[in-house]
Amino acid sequence: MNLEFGNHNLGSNLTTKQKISLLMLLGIVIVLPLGLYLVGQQQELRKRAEGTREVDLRFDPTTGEKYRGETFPIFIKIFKMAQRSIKASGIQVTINVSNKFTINSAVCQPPFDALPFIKINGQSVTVMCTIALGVDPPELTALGQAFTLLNFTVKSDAEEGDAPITFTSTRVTEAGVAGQAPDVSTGGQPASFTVVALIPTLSPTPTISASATPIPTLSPTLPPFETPTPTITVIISPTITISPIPTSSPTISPTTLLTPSPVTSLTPTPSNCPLKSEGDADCNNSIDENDYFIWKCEFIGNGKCSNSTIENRADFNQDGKVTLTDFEFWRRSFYSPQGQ
Ligand SMILES: [Ca+2]
Ligand SMILES: [Ca+2]
Repeated sequence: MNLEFGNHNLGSNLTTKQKISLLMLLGIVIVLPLGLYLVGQQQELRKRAEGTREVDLRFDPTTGEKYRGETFPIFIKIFKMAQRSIKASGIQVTINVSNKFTINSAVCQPPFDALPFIKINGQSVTVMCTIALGVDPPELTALGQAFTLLNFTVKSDAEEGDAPITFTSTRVTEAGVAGQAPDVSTGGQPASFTVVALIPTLSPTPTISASATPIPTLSPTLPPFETPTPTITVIISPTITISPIPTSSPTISPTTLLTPSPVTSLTPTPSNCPLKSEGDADCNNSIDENDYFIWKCEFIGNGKCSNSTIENRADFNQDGKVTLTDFEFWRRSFYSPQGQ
């Protein structure tokens, strides 16, 4: 083989061994940066999709055969993976459901049923289940706890075969960590079902004992199934009952300066909302139900309430978004005015 570079005949000056080494070197120079780039991308994706990986999210059941027209329930459960004690005040997941299934409903399970926020959009469901107000966030266990009950129906025209259900985003906010509401979730485990044409019947072996009565087979025509309209359903619990409201006395002691320094120009106080980071959305120096309602409508409205021109008033951790994390900031302050 002769490699020609311009007029210089390189091939004649290199041994076969040297040529192979050169080609390998070129391969490394090209492949290595590409590999590093791809690994980086993957890590970035993982970072966005999950938290500290201490609480796993799984479907129950995770597998099984489903026949056309069948309606069936699936739980979503949280499992503690870490050794340390973890309490959760809220869980938010978005799942993607095989287009062989129609999503009928999603219901938050107690005690995570204070503010059920359910959004069904085509084959995607977003579920947010927060701890009931006035209830202590439960200690999570390795045995698992159901927080959502999903209900599906296999479409009447679904093709036979695999029908996966996967998590596209997860968040489990840990309760009781001062100044934070860390996301302790993993990215969640997928479930995979198999669509079959009909209920499995006994194989037609001719000789069964005389007493065995044949199992009646289903009539071949299954009830016609409604075509799913791609509506977006948002279900919010209309009322919340809040038991004994702790009187959060705004203890703001006026700092008495002993020496009245001759102030030349009085500047306004830099922050007129000192309790913002603790959950005071309306800046009235009190953390109360009204702040919760502002958080709720801004959470649903992506930072905007229809009755206000000011946005992100409930962004208590100042990350530019109103999320489940901000709910935990408010909840913690509301139930423990001392801050913990
Ligand atoms: Ca307030
Ligand atoms: Ca925020």
